[in-house]
Parts: sequence; C-alpha cells; structure tokens
Amino acid sequence: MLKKLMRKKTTDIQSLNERIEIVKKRQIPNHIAIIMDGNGRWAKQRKMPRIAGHHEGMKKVRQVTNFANDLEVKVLTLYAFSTENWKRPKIEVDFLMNLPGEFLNTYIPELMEKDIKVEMIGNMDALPAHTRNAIEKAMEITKDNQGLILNFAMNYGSRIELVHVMKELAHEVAEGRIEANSINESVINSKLMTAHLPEPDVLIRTSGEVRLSNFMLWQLAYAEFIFTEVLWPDYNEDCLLQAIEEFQNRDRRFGSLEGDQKG
Ligand code: V0D
Repeated sequence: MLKKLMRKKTTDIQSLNERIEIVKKRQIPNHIAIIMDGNGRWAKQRKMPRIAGHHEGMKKVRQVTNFANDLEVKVLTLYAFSTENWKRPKIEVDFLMNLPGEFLNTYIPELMEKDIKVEMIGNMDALPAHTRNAIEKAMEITKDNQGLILNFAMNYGSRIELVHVMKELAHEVAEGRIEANSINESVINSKLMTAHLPEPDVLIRTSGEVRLSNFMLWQLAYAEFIFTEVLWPDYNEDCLLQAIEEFQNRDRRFGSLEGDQKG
C-alpha cells in the first residue's frame, strides 16, 4: 500500500515537471494578476480565526511568486488589500497590516537571490507608517533587480485610479499643456499606476467568486479570466500551472481570429 502511494507520488511529480516543460515551450503570460480570495473561508472550515487564513495565505504568496519566477513570468500583480477592506473589523485590519513587514523580513534575502523586484500600486498614504516603511524599504532594496516584478495592489481601487487620471488630464487641458483632442488610449495608459508594466494577460480569482471587485478595470480589457473554486491558502504550483495551460489553450483557439483586437 505504501509502495503504491509512493509510486503515485513520484509519477505526480514527474508529470508536473513534464507539464512545466510543455508550458515553457509555448507563450508564457507576461503579466499574471491574482485576486487572492478565500482565506477567511479556509480558516472557518478548520474552526480557526480568519487571521490564521490570512497568515496561511501569505505563505502561498511566497510559493506562487517563486513558481511564477521559475516560469519566467515578467509581472505578478497580487491584490492584497482593496479600498473596501477598511470596512473589516479593526483587529483584522491591524493583523493584515503586519503581514507586509513579516513577509518582507523573512523573504527579502530570497528576493535578492532570485533577482525579484517588489513594487506596489494603490494609495500608500492611508497605510499605517510601519506598513508603508516595510514596503518602501523592500522597494528600495530590490529596485535594481531584473527578474520578476512582484507588484502588490495595496489599498488599490480601479475607479479612484481612473478618477485621478481624468482629473490630471483635465488640469493639463485647462493649463494648455495638452489638447483635448490628443487624449487617446496611450495617453491614458501613461497616467495609470501601471504605466510602466505590460497589461495583464491573465486574471485569476480564487474561491469561486466571479467578480472583478474594482480591480484593474482598464488594464484587464483583453485579459483571459480564470476563476477557480480553490481557496487561496490551498492554491499551489499545480493550480498556477493549470491556469497557464488554460491561457495557452484559449490563446491557441482564439488568438488568430480576426476582430479580436489583441495587443
Ligand atoms: C492576506 C492573501 C503578503 C490575501 C495573502 C496588508 C490576504 C496574504 C502581503 C504583502 C496579505 C504586501 C506588500 C508587500 C509584501 C507582502 C500582504 C496584505 C495581505 C494586506 F510589500 N500577503 N499579504 N499584504 N495577505
């Protein structure tokens, strides 16, 4: 019985490696965005406090980041905290705000070793000073790294981002710095917090929720959406590989059709 189990495990690992080889021969998405949902539900199922789910979720951030880096994904954007999340109980928000510091304290040496660069989008001003300091320090330390960009969406909301873009453009028009007629998609792109990044090719949302929840509304215009029932603390390499396989299969089926204005 044990032998059989072990053999099964070995073949599972082999097939994972085989799948990686196959996936690597095809188009790897440049930019993957993930809404990491289901941490609270994961904890509830185990009769644990919600914060235990968040903490377990943080461990998955590390695992998924390392795997995306191995696959040579260029950008991984993770929705860590939305502008709506402030409505949660203060004790939960306080716990969440300690996660960036804890994550970075333990993970920075590995980020340096793997050449991973930390960035963030969202309104930093409203974050507690200790959270902001931890993230700013990590961005500073990793700023010259050339590998994966690990982009955290923190206190991010897409509509407020677009409001800022529109306000800025209105000012520029009012002051005669640009003409209203010259506003186009690339002008708007250049004002977004993601201006320097490629658009996401894939959006993944875990935990069976099938909504965008004010996440990168403009940037996701052409992305493939992949929804999974898996709760974020249960998400792993196999799940991400499955998502990329799904992306590659969809791309193959629809990528060459006319009328789908890609790129
Ligand atoms: C909780 C699942 C890493 C989602 C993942 C404050 C909910 C674990 C970070 C992190 C959170 C953020 C910035 C940074 C380094 C790490 C994080 C939050 C929540 C919100 F520079 N995990 N994580 N931030 N969770």
